[in-house]
Amino acid sequence: MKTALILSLLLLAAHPAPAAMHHHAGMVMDEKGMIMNDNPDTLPRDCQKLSETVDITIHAGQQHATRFNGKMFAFDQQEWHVKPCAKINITFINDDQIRHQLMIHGLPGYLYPEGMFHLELNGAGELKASLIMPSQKKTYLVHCELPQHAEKGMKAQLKVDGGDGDLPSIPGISAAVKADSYPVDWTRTNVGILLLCALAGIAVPFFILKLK
Ligand SMILES: [Cu+2]
Repeated sequence: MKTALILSLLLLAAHPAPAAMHHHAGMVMDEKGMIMNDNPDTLPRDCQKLSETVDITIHAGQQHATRFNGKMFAFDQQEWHVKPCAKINITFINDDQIRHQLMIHGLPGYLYPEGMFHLELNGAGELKASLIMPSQKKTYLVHCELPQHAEKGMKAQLKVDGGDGDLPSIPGISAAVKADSYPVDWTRTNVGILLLCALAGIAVPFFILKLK
C-alpha cells in the first residue's frame, strides 16, 4: 500500500497536469503557437523614453502572394516604418492552415536573446506580442524561417528612422541578389522544331475529320 502510494506520487511528479501554457524566460508556448522575446516594457539602453506606440496587424498566408509573380507565400505588407524608440504592438494573423512565423532579426541581444523576436502559429489563428525598437537608423529583416517560405516570398522589412536601405528580394520592393532566370535558346533548330510542331498541330484536326 505504502509502495503504491509512493509510486503514484512519483508518477504525479513525473507527469504534471498538462498546463495550457509553458513559460520559459521570454517564451510562451501552447498548442496554437509560440511567442519568444515579447518585450512590452523594457526600454533599449539608447532610449530615454518611448517615442510612439504603434499597432501593426500582420497577416501571413498564400492569398497575399497572388499579386507577386512566382511567389507562393507572403505577408499582407512588405514594409513598416516606425520612429526610433517606438513600441510596436503586433497582432500576427495566420490565414493559412499551415505553420507560419513572424521573425524579426538584428535586434540588440541584451534585450532580445539571439537578436530575435519570434512569433509562430501552427495553423490559422492570431497572436499578440510587443517589442520596443532601439534608436538606431536601421532596416530589420522580417521573415518566416520555415524551409522555402522566405524564398517563396514571406519576407519583409521593418524600418526604424527611415531604415538604412532596402534588403534584397523583398516582394514588390527590391530585386533578388541572384534572380531566377528562364532563358530560351532561340537557335535555328529550336525555331524549326517549334514551327514544325505548330504546323502539325494545325494539320492533325484535318486528318481526324477526314478519317470520320
Ligand atoms: Cu511561413
